[in-house]
Amino acid sequence: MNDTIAAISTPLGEGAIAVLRMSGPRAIAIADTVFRAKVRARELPARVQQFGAICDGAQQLDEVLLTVFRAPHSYTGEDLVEIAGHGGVLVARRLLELLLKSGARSAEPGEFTQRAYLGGKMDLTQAEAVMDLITAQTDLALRAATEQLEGRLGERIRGLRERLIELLAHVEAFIDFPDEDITPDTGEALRSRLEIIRAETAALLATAGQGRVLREGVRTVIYGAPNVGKSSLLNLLLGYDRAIVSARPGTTRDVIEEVINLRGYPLRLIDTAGIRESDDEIERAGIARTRQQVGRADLVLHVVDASVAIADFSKQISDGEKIALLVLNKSDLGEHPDWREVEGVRISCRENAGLTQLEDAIIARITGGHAAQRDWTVAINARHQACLVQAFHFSDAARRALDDGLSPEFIAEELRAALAAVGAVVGQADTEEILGKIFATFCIGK
Ligand SMILES: Nc1nc2c(ncn2[C@@H]2O[C@H](COP(=O)(O)OP(=O)(O)OP(=O)(O)O)[C@@H](O)[C@H]2O)c(=O)[nH]1
Ligand SMILES: [Mg+2]
Repeated sequence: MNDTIAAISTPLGEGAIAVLRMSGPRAIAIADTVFRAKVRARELPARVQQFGAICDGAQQLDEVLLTVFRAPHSYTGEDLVEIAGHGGVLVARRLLELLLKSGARSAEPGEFTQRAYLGGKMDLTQAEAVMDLITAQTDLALRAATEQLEGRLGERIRGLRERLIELLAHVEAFIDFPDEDITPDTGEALRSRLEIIRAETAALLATAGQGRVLREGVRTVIYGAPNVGKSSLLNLLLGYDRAIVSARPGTTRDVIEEVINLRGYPLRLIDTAGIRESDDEIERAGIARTRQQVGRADLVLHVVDASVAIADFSKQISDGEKIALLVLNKSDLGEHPDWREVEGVRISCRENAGLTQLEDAIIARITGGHAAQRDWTVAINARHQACLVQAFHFSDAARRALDDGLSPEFIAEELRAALAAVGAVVGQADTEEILGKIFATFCIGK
């Protein structure tokens, strides 16, 4: 962290402005050598924009607004300079080249945020939230990212860590000072402390599904026999005619994928080839793709034509684990008596009927029926999940050790492992190797 890094922080392309960032001990000195203005960079008050020119020797490259941030009051916690120039690809590159020539080093992807984390400006969950915020596709995803950036998840994790540390202290007091006149918790008291920790870990883990939905969208496969109205449903949900609809069975052969925003949830809709026995080579290939898609789905909308008798309804989706929602289409044609007792959502793509109920049902599936969960403040990501699964595993082992009356050393060892796993979520642990992984997904200049 002794070097000074620089990057173009705005996307490359033509725009009104391009912002370059430079962070590190020499940031202000380097700015001073290239910035010509009424006030020199090093004399500028912090966070006040100064108009001036960036010059390479006698040659002026661009007119810019330059802002100085002084450590520790900056994004990275280091001295930081932001230069807002004209938003051309070439001019921004020339400015960057000049900064590099003047002593800065080109920043790695995510390196500004990594420095913010290493400088103690944010914990790991907040650093990750920066990326979530940038990539959020719906309001809900944005809100979850904002709350994580504010540190809600970090708070919960630190609370969990403190409970673990307390518990560990009680167990270790036993080991280290067996003869002292202290009264650490034992037996039931220890067990109930451990239960609280396990419950909190489980509660955080329960948000993983929502976290994934918000970050990646729900893979929703529209599945069913040919001609039942799968492509019609896709078009209806999308709001425009994306897929070809025709009265001929076997119309859709390829997989068609589009993302919609369903009341804040990103839904990745996947229209597929209708399932049937077929001699047509192309159609068979399409059906094979349908099966693949069902295998990877988070949610399957199983569409049937409810105006005709149940034929191959028994050909249910093989994977019983999948969350499937039965959609009875063509209700405008009247329902065949076969379907009378069958539970499902009744719609008509032709008459645009039943869509609200379908959306309700989809949302209920996504949220596990807890509409109130829309108010969650925490939605963990896959990395957090992996850490917390480990933590849960170790706290389980600690509980078994306690139940089996093993010596406190064993219990303490499991608890320490749980503590390390929880700490890894926010970066309070030996996190060197996970750092690389996280920040590599960032864009340069962030
Ligand atoms: N009456 C009525 N017809 C519908 C409805 N939905 C779809 N259809 C018709 O059913 C036929 C098949 O619709 P598609 O959307 O192409 O069906 P699909 O399931 O995608 O069919 P494949 O791609 O061949 O598997 C078309 O003629 C549609 O106009 C509905 O709600 N009511
Ligand atoms: Mg189709």
